[in-house]
Amino acid sequence: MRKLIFISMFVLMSVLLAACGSAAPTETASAQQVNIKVETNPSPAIMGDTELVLIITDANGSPIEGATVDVSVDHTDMSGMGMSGVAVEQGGGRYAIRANFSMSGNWKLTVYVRKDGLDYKEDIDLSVQ
Ligand SMILES: [Cu+2]
Repeated sequence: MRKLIFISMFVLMSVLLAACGSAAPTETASAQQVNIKVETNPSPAIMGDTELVLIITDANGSPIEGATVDVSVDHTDMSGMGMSGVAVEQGGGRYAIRANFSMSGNWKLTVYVRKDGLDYKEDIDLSVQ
């Protein structure tokens, strides 16, 4: 019986993955010239629909505007539960994207910030209630 539950969960995850898809950009680390602060709505993040707002500033604390911000989200405790998308710029260095967390627990955001010659990547831990 336990095996059956495990199999159906695996099938469910496969469906989710296929639905979301994910293109993993190549990793490029640069000096700490980018700071990313994460706000969630609601806060703390909960299972289901949650808006993630990334506040992105440079080394001087000035907002980085006009960047392309890709976000991928993974459930740290399990492989293969991921989603990704492009955050929408709201002005003032704020970029927002909606996520749907199918499970509570520890998740990891990977944020890619690209603008002109800038190509920055940062992993951010997020706890979902
Ligand atoms: Cu999971």
